[in-house]
Amino acid sequence: MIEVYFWPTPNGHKITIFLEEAGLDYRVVPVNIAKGDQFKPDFLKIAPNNRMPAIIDYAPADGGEPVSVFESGAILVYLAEKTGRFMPADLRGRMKTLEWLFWQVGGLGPIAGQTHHFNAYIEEKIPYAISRFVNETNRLYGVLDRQLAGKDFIAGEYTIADMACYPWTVSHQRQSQKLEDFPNVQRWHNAMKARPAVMASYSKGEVYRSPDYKMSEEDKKILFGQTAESVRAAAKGA
Ligand SMILES: N[C@@H](CCC(=O)N[C@@H](CS)C(=O)NCC(=O)O)C(=O)O
Repeated sequence: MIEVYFWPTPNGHKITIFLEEAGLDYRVVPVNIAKGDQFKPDFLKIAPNNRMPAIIDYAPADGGEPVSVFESGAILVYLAEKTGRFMPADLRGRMKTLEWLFWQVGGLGPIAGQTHHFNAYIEEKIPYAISRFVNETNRLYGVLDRQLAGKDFIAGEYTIADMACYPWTVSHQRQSQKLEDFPNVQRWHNAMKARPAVMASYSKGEVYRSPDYKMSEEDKKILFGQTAESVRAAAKGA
C-alpha cells in the first residue's frame, strides 16, 4: 500500500498517473496547499521542502521500514524501480528517460509554473515577466515538439518522462501556448489525455478540487507570501 500526499496540480498528477497506470494499491492523503496543509508538522517530516507530492511506501522492496520520498521526479524513479515499469531496462533508453524527466523537473515545470503565476494568478500585469516566461515556455514546447517528431512518446516507448511532462501541457492556455503550433506535442498530448489511467488520475483529482476553482485572496496569501520564516515557523511545530 502506498500513501500519496496529493493535491490536484500538475506535480500531484504525475504521481497518480503512475499509480493508476501500474494498478498499485494507493490511498490519497489530501494536502490542501491553498489552506496551508503543506506546513503541517506531520507532512514536513516526510516533505522537508513543504511541497507536495510525497509518498510513503509501506511495503518497500527491501522488506524494511516504510520509505518516504519527496520530489516528484524522485518519486517517479522510485516507483519505476519498485515495479520495473515505465523505465526502459537498457542503458540508452534509461538515460533518455532520465534526461527528459530532469528536463521536466528542472525546466518545463518551474518555467510553466512561473508563467501561470505572472500570466494568470496575479492581478498586477508585469509585461517583462509575462513575456520572459511565456517566451521561455514557448521555447520549451518547441524543444518537446522536436523530440516527439516521429515518436509516439518522449523516450520512444511510454515512460515516466511522459507522465512528468503531460500534466504541464494540460494548462497550455494559461501559459498562452497554442497546441496547434506544436503538432507533435498536440498528437502526443491527445494520446496521453485519452489513456484510461490519465483520465482516472484527473477525475479522481476533481474530488479534492473542482477544475473551475479560482484562487481566493486568502489562498494567495498562503501560496505567495512564503519566506524562510514560513519554513522555520512550520518546523517549530514539527
Ligand atoms: N520540485 C517539486 C515541486 C513541487 C511543487 O511545487 N508543488 C506545489 C504544487 S504543484 C506545491 O506543493 N505548492 C505549495 C506551495 O507553493 O506552498 C516537485 O517536483 O515535487
